[in-house]
Amino acid sequence: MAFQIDCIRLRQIGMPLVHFFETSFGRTYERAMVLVEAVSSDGVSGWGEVTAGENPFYNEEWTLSAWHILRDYAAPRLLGKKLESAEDVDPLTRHIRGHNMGRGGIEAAVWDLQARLNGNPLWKEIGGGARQEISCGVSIGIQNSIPELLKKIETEVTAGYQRIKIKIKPGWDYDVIKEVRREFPGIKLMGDANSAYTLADADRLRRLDEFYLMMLEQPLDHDEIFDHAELQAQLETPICLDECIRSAHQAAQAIRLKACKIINIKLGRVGGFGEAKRVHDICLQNNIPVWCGGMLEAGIGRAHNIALSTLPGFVLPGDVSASKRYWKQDVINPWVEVSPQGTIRVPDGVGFGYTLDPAFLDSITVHQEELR
Ligand code: OSB
Ligand code: MG
Repeated sequence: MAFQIDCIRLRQIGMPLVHFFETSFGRTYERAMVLVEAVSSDGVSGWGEVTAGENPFYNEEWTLSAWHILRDYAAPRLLGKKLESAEDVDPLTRHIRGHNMGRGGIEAAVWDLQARLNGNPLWKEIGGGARQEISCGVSIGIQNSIPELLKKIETEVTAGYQRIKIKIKPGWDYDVIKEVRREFPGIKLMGDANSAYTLADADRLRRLDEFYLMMLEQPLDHDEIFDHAELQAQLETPICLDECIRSAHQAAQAIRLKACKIINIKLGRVGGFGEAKRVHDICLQNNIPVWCGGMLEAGIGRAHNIALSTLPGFVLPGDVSASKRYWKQDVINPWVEVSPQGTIRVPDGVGFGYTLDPAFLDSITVHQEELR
């Protein structure tokens, strides 16, 4: 069923994290995110959340670049257009080089809109539904001390999470993982370096093989597939690519070069559901297991990740975890909750499947703009 987008509302919200989150590229205390509301000509709204960070340190995007891209480049290409499907958003905004998270925010909103227009849950609209519960892991940032890290891991293992990811960087790697393994020899454990190493560190990274990590995520540069292939040939530990995979084409190249054995798919990083599905399909065809990454999302982004995780190839526990790990209050109801088995039940409601809390949203809105 064709539809038209008559109005796009952008809204920047601010939400303090319950606990700071530290990666190799820095510490975050408070998230600043852009929400996108796409309104059809008959007044139905779909919602998206831009996953860009506050600074261009994970990739080149940040909150305000996404705002600019959406307002001045993506929205004008979509407003007033007849769309046959949400699939049309990607080609209509492809003239924008890069900026996948900005583009992906509106793409996801239009998928949510289309799901609502068709009376479907989002997971059904995107062709998911391979599972009714998704498996959850947690991502634990760099802490001030090893005892604090061990305490955090204990809490999450007790809560039922199926695998633990810890952030690593030079100086917070071998000795830290050694302690973690001493305390927790049996857990599914992985490390995420967010591009903090180079090939010159290969010997140091090879020493991590003794900890039988489930995988080592994005050890090398954010746009460097080739060096990852050289490193993977020297490691027993499977490499999982995150930052490097921005498109299905790059996923195919990474697989061909044997640069990784696992891929983490993030909706924003690849520019939305359309490309996320194409990355997923290529991985499935090549027996590369995938899992859903996270970007410290609020409720809308979290709900979209849950829908994405119902595609068949998402066979490993993802970084999609309970709202309360991040927020004192989430923007959706109910909040995302995780069972004692470490799973999230996929919601049945139309669209992304949770209810927005408009009063709370207004209270955390920094500014908004309506485009017609
Ligand atoms: O590399 O996966 C990452 C958070 C911000 C930026 C990059 C990453 C992360 C996470 C957190 O690991 C995942 C989450 O819990 O949302
Ligand atoms: Mg990562």
